[in-house]
Amino acid sequence: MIINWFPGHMKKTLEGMQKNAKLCDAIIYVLDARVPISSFNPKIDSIVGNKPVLYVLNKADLADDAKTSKYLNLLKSEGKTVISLVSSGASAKNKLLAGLSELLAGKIEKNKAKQINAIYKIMVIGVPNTGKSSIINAMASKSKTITGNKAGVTKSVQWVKIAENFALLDTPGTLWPKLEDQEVALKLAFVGSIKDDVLDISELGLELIKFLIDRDADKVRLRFGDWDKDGEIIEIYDGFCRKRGYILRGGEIDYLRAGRGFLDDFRSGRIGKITLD
Ligand SMILES: Nc1nc2c(ncn2[C@@H]2O[C@H](COP(=O)(O)OP(=O)(O)O)[C@@H](O)[C@H]2O)c(=O)[nH]1
Ligand SMILES: [Mg+2]
Repeated sequence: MIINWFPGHMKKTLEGMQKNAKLCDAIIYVLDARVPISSFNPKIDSIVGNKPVLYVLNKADLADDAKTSKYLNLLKSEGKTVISLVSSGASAKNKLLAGLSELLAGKIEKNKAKQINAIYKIMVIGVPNTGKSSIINAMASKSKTITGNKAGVTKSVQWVKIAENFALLDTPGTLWPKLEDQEVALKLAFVGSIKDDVLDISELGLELIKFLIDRDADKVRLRFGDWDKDGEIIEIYDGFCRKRGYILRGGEIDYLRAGRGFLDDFRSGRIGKITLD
């Protein structure tokens, strides 16, 4: 299948994010731990400029733990500050604040030495569905908006105080997913970073099962049972559809319901903790 989707207003979105980034002391860049490479948008460099970035491999609860460690080490070896996260976890806020404190340690020290009580401004960005809003909610819960919009004044951005010395932009910067490479696009579709309504869900279900059998056959077997090794992929897939009861009244396979079902199985972690990159 070919995934083709060009979100409108890319230039305007980019300019908006660049403007907001200029107001910030640091950026939280949210990646999906299941696709830490594919959910990376190279445009990020032109947005953050030279602002420090805290990389967050979010949804770690859905990703393969060994691979998450591997990617954490890889990013660290490139000199990046990076944490893994489950945004709904009890320690999410503390983990993020610790990461930010580490990221800004030099600046924080300098200001302390000069007895300056600075408030560091933070912005959350990433491609769709990586958990930006969840992260903002986790950090901003029980917090207060510190600067609002003033009537008659150009609409200003809203900051929420999230700790003694940190404030957060209350709206995320949504980057568009990279689709130039079809394998990357497919992975982003599997994790839900491309809107389902521009995708052929019936076909995507088959692509998902094909991909998972290639990469993680054992987990597929555990969830859907074994299959004939010499069978064609479409026969294997049909077998899974029948086993799961994705059948229409006349006995035909309900490929749309199957696609939705298999995607939901994967996205909610029922096939296991699987990293696609
Ligand atoms: N399992 C899991 N789901 C998460 C996590 N963070 C966010 N989600 C879910 O992922 C979906 C997208 O999250 P959202 O914050 O709206 O992403 P955004 O599009 O980047 O703002 C929602 O259904 C969240 O509940 C996480 O750490 N683990
Ligand atoms: Mg959101």
